Amino acid sequence: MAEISKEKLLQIYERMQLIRQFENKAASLFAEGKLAGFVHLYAGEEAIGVGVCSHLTDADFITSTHRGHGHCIAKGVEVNPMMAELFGKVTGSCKGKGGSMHIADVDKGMLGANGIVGAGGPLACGAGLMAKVKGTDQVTVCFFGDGASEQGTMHEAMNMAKIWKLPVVFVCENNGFAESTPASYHCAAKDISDRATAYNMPGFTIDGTDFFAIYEAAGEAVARARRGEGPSLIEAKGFRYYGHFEGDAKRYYTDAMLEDFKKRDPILRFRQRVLDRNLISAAELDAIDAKVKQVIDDAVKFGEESPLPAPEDCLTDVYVAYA
Ligand SMILES: Cc1ncc(C[n+]2csc(CCOP(=O)(O)OP(=O)(O)O)c2C)c(N)n1
Repeated sequence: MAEISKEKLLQIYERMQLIRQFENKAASLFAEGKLAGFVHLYAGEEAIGVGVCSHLTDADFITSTHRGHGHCIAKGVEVNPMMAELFGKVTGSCKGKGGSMHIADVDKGMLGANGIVGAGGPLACGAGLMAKVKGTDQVTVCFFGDGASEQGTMHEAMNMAKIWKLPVVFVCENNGFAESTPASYHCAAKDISDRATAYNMPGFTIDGTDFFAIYEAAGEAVARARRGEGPSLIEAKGFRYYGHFEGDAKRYYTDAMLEDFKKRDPILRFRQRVLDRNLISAAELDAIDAKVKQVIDDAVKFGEESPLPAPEDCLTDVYVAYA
C-alpha cells in the first residue's frame, strides 16, 4: 500500500463508489420499469475491476462479460454515455443500440461487454496478438466468470496465449455462482487458478474483496505481460450483491450469506484500511460519496432527457459496411 499515492487512493475510492452507485441506481431504474432488456449488476465486485484496471492506461485493452458496467467504469468509460446506453438513447456509448450487455468504448480500450459466456478469451488473444505483432507494450486483460472458466473457449485462449507468449492477463472473477449454480458444483478443480499449471503460466487465487491484494497481484501480472513474459491467471474470489440478473428471485442466497457479504464489503474494507492508517480522512471519503451521487444523478438526467435513435438509423452501426 505504501507505494500508492494519496491522490491515486482517492481516485481508486471514487471509481469503486462510482461503480457501486451506478449499479444501485441501475437496479432501481430497472425496478421502476425504465430500462429494457437484461441487466446484470457488478456491485460487490468493485475491488477486482478497479484493482486490476488501476495498472492499465487508455492504450491497454480489456475484454468483459455480460456483467460489464463495473469493467467499463474501472477502465475510465464516462458514466453519462453508459447510462444513456442503458436507456437505449442516441447519446449512449453505442448510440443506444447495444444496451447494458454490449457497452463498448474502444478509445478507452474497453472492447465491449459481451453476452456470450467465455467469448472474451479469444478476443483478448486477438488484441494481445496485435500488440505483439506491432511490438507495442499494450496489455490486454480478459475478465471472465467462474462459469465462463468451464467453457472450451477459455481453455483454448489460455493455451494459445501461452504458446504465443501473448501479453494477456486472465482475471477470473469467481463470485461463487454461474447463474444459480454454485462454483463448488460446476468446477472440478479446487481453485480455478490451479488450471494455470496446465498452461504453464503463473496462477494465483486471491481474495476478491481485498482491493490491496488484487492491486498487488494484478500489478505483477500486468508488469510481466508488459515485459513480454506472457500470460498469467488470477482468480479473485468474492461475491455479487444482486442476483444473476435483475428480476432473479435469488433463491440460492441465504440470509447468512447476505450477512457475510456485508461483512466482506470491498468498499467498506478499503475505507477501513485507509482510515486505520490515517491515509485519508472520513470527511474526504464522505465528500467523494456526495460527489459521486451527483455524478450519477446527472447521468440519469442525461440519459432520460436524451433522444431515442431515429427509426431510419435502425441498421446503421449494427453491421460493418463491406467496401
Ligand atoms: C455461451 C453461453 N452459454 C450460456 C449462456 C447463458 N448464461 C448467461 S450468464 C451465465 C452464467 C455465467 O456465469 P459466470 O461466468 O460465473 O459469470 P457471472 O454471471 O457469475 O458474473 C450463463 C450460463 C450464455 N450467455 N452464453
